Amino acid sequence: MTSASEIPADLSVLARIRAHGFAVVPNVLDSFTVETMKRELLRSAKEDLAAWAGRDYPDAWMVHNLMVRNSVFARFLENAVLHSYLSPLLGDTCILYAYTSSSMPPAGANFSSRVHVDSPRVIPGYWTNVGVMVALDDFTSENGATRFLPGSFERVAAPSREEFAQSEEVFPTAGDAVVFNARTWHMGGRNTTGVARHAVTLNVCRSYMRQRFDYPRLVGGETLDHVGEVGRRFLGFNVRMPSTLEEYYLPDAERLYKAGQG
Ligand SMILES: O=C(O)CCC(=O)C(=O)O
Repeated sequence: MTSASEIPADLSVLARIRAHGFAVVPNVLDSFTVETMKRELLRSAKEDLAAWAGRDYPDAWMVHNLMVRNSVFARFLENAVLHSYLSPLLGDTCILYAYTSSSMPPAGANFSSRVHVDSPRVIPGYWTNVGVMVALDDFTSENGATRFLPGSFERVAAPSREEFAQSEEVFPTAGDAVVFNARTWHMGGRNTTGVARHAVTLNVCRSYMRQRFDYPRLVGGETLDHVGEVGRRFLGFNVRMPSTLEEYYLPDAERLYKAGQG
């Protein structure tokens, strides 16, 4: 398995992310992985729609906790390109806050199609959460390309309609990712075509923050078969809390909250 440190980030792309709050990172996934993810995503989205039919379900077409839906999503937690951008932005102890998807159905949109941010707090000069949106289809203005307002990640209040008119669409092609400060104001577009537009989305946070779900408890052994040390750390296995003194005094190698996690 390729280690995260083996692929350096493109420094000009990284600089653009830092300055504008977002940029397209090319070639994060190969085309076989894109097709596999798309197939599994579609299957999962349909399963969830059926399971929630008749109930209040605001997240239609947004599948949660992808790592337990298929091994292709679990393996992505080790992706070297992904980590080559996350480590400089959030430290190499950063953890997954959320792992979902965002599909724009044919002639439709989803819950992301409102001007929003993906993190509630602003700490000037300090990034707490990074978003990663991996395109599984080429984004176009017609199929719901996301819009981002450049440099907006330190503003607390939502931009006015006039201000958001300065936002830019992003056009990743399938397999590229948009990496962004989760405080950058953005919105999903509306798909006016007859074909769904799919994306996988991750929200990543600092190691000492809490995750949306308790991933070390949520993921089972089968998922862990597909990840190595980087993936385990990313899932939060190095920052679990002891609940007994026996766990607190475990030897270093077995510690739940490992040393040096930032
Ligand atoms: O799918 C999109 O275009 C946008 C997704 C989004 O805004 C989000 O996941 O926060």
